[in-house]
Amino acid sequence: MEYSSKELEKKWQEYWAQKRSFEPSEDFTKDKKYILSMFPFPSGRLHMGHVRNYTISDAFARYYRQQGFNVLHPIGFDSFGMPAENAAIKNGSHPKTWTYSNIDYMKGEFKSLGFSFSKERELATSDELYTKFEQGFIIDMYEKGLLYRKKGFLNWCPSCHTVLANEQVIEGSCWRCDSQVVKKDMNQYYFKITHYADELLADLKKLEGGWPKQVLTMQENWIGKSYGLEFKFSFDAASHERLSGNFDGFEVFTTRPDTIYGVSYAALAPEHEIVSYMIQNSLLDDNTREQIESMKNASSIDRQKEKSGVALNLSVVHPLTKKSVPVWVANFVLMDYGSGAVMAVPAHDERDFEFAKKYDLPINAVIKPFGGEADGSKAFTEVGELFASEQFNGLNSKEAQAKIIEHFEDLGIGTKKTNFKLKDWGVSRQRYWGAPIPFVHCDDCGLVMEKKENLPIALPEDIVITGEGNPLDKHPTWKHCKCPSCGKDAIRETDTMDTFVESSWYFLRFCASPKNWEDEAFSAEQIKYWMSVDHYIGGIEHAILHLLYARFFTKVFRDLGYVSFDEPFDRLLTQGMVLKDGAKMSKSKGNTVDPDAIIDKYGADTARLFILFAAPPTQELEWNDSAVDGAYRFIKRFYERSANVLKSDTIPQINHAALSKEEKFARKKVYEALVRANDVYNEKYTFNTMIAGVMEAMNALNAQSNADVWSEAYWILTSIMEPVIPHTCCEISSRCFSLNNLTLQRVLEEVFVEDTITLGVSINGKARAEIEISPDETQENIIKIAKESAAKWLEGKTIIKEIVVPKKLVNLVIKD
Ligand code: ANZ
Ligand code: ZN
Repeated sequence: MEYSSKELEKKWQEYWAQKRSFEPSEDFTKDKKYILSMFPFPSGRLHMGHVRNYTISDAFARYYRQQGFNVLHPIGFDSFGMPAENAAIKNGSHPKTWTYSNIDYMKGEFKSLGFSFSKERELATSDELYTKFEQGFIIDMYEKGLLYRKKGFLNWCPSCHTVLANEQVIEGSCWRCDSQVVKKDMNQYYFKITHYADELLADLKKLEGGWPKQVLTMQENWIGKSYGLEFKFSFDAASHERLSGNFDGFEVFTTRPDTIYGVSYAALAPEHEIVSYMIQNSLLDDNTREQIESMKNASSIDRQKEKSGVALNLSVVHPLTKKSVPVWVANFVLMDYGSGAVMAVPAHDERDFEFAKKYDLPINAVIKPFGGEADGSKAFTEVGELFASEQFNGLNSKEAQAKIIEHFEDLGIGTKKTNFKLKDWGVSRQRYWGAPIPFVHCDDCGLVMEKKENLPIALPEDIVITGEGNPLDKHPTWKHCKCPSCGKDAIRETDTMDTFVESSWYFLRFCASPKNWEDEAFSAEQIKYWMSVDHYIGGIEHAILHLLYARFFTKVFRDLGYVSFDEPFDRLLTQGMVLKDGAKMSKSKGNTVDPDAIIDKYGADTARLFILFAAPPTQELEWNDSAVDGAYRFIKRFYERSANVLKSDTIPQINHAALSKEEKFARKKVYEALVRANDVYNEKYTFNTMIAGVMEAMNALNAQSNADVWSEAYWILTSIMEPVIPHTCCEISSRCFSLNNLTLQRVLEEVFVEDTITLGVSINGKARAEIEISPDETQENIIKIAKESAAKWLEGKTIIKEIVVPKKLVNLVIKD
């Protein structure tokens, strides 16, 4: 029995493909499990992070198939996106060719790793069919008022002629060409995710227990709900006049109404409409104007670092004290939060404090520590006692918040307000390799949706990609079309969608029947049966964007009547990173290990075993060549020792009582491993302890030679290990058991009943001997046996005390 991973793995991969072993049944009376791993971007080759991700989901899928569940374990490719265009720029390939040849290669890798994915539901999001369905949903969303177009300030690279995502702006420069990024006021399409802000937050409760706490917290912070007061600062007469009566004031939002008496200035975002008005109407000198422009152009990260600002020579009136408050522009005030303007309280806010110090503005403390004084050298931001606050003096600052809001409401000068950090999702990109946004611009009708019967609006293939500008916009004919509404000449939208749109609903697309794959995005019946996803497995880096967008789409689809649940993913397992030499494996660090090379040298089962054995799935996994080698040797031994097994189609029956001590022990170890296996898939994900259990069982088996014990052990161990090393286990199982053992195994309690127990015998606390006794031996007999075992140390001594610690030891105290 020579172990040859290559031959054996290939054989089983062909067998599974031919048998369609991984296609779910359409018998919807069966219990189901939907096991999903986050689908990959087709970058060219799988990396170890992918291999880890899919090894985990594959083990789950295989385990549940063994348990008799109908399992959906699909895969696809998240195949739109910039890297395809960048490759095109770099080596002249067409994005489509590049993408689909990568997909082909990666499918081959999936196969060679033995992943049990359904073949009949495979998809790539750049498929025209996928685009067609997606564009249909976009139209639905527009009709529901959940998609809109508006002007906004975006990161713009003047040399690449495109909008950049915040992540693509590196210290103020374009990640690709290093030019200085500017802010450009341009039209962009947005999904109204804020419409669901409250529900997205509240429903995190439903995910408790199923999702990692950390992810729930990250989403909560990202949604960022806060309560406070919104009120209007009114301009004084002179300022009002200076603005030619166009503005009587501006709204501010504060979460700290308790600090209202400490306001020392008000600050506007550089993009605030009042500031824009002053610039346009030449109300500011050149120097001030330039400073404001440079604040606007700085990245949002830089704007949080070094505070800067400039006075506008305007004043507002304090709403309660009626004192005059100067108005500044400050870089740290963001236009897209609250109302883009703040009341500043340097004594109690760190940012305001820093700003006030820099520009020598007054610092008015109004809260002090209970029973003490504030030291004034920094902002006092804790809860304390109000002073210098008229009728609110002496109140606890937390309680004062509600009281002061009430006071504003009574006076009719402000309202209690809830704010969210979550912003609407800007989805348009000036890029070729994405799903076209299905709109048309008509001179007469304005923005018009395409008709659903005209979908898909597919990408033209004859394009020139240079990296400058949007190839769709430059294409000679593509954008010229007829208005779907009036039939006149019109211009197609050339923006394409953010690729996060595709990944927001792909898990629903897998719920289409392969029989109707072309006709429906998904089937209501299959959605009802398969959703929600039982186990979703993927990287923590998606904790916010993808996982939030997918939740948002689910709620939208529910409101469109397509699905009837609120949350898509019941359980989420976020796998840890794969490291080498202590650092995350990455091309730039040059510390990657190529999965193909590992498969070639050792086989897929070795890679899978190493990955699941070296660390629990949620923790970091440090690559270790000698542990990979160890995994290989274990599999080889496991395979070769199966020569000890007697062929059988049923589990051998064993008379436990008649076995030797070693045989009993081996059986016990095998069943212990089985018990551990059942723990893995519930919540513990402890593949490593399960595998360690199998290794211990192998050691115990080696100490005995009973063929029935070997056979029973392999009957069980190959079923436990099949989710981990499927090729090897199927091979053994088919040779020895005609594949009959790969189903749910029952735990036999009899093997755990101990027929003797071992006690230590010590004399004056010193260990001297060991005795084996029956678990229900009498105290008197235990002492008698103990004395016999330690006879030589007791000769001529007097025993003055006999102590029995049940199930542990006997201690005899003696005197010379
Ligand atoms: C006065 C004040 C006093 C504030 C104080 C804080 C402490 P969260 O909790 O994140 O919602 N703020 C409001 N709008 C802003 C904007 N567009 N850009 C930057 N900052 C803005 O924060 C709300 C607080 O952030 C608000 O409360 C406001 O400053 C500031 F001792 O008002 B506060
Ligand atoms: Zn028209």
